[in-house]
Amino acid sequence: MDYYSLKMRASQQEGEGEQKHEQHISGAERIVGRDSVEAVCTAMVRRAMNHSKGDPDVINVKIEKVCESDIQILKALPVTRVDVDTWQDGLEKAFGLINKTVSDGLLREARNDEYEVLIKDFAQKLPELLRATFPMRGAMLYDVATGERLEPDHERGVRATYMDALRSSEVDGCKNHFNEAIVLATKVANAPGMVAEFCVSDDPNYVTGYVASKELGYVRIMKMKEMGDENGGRIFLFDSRKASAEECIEYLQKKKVLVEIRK
Ligand code: WAQ
Ligand code: MG
Repeated sequence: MDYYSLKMRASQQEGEGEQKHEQHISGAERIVGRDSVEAVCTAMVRRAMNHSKGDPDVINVKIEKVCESDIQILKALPVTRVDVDTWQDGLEKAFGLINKTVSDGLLREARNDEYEVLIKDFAQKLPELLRATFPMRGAMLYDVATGERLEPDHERGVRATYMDALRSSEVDGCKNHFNEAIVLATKVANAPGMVAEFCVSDDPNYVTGYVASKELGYVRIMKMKEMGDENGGRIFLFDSRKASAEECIEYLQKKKVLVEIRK
């Protein structure tokens, strides 16, 4: 079967003359069989035209043929759910899971005792790293082995693209946070050198976030921020002793992935 990748990006023009710049309002991407291209394209445009952030000035749609043999099929990470009373409890739970995963990973690869210092430093830095992601459009790529940020552009961050749910033929016009997140998290967890991912939505009405890794699976944490808060971000935690940053970024940005969701 022939597959196509579709990507939509909608924006508004802000300001005049020299000051003019594009403000992102919505985006979506799919990988679908050729029979679905037209319907999915229509649904994407509908989504862009009905976004709560307002009418777009520009909608870009890019449609590319994808060779079936270039597509990697992955099983979705297993999903668990953590209920919490307050968003503070949720955030603490998420930090705890990430710290444990990162320290286990560091110890497994440890060649000397300097990793104890790294582990302590990391736990202290994590809330600060999260705050640093708030203005970013993509994710922070953080090297747990050196404490360095590896995104080529710190303001933009790294974006995972070219992924979709396998045989998801639905052409829904509105965003399903969970479905999109499980696909992204599964691709990210399978990237070379990846240790874990931390995610809080930047949608002010969506307070559920997650932490994920191959070992943890996808752990939904039902409250991770205050309702109405528009700060969100993603951190990809990576270990440079396991793979090079280049191959990890190449995988996140270029590899075509379809994720088989367990029903
Ligand atoms: N690659 C890397 N980073 C991204 C990408 C991407 N493709 N898309 C978004 N981000 C970053 C960006 O900085 C956003 O501000 C941040 O992640 C959050 O993105 O189980 O909706 O699209 O119900 O707002 C979690 C679902 C939903 C939890 C997450 O993220 C659940 C969500 P958003
Ligand atoms: Mg968002």
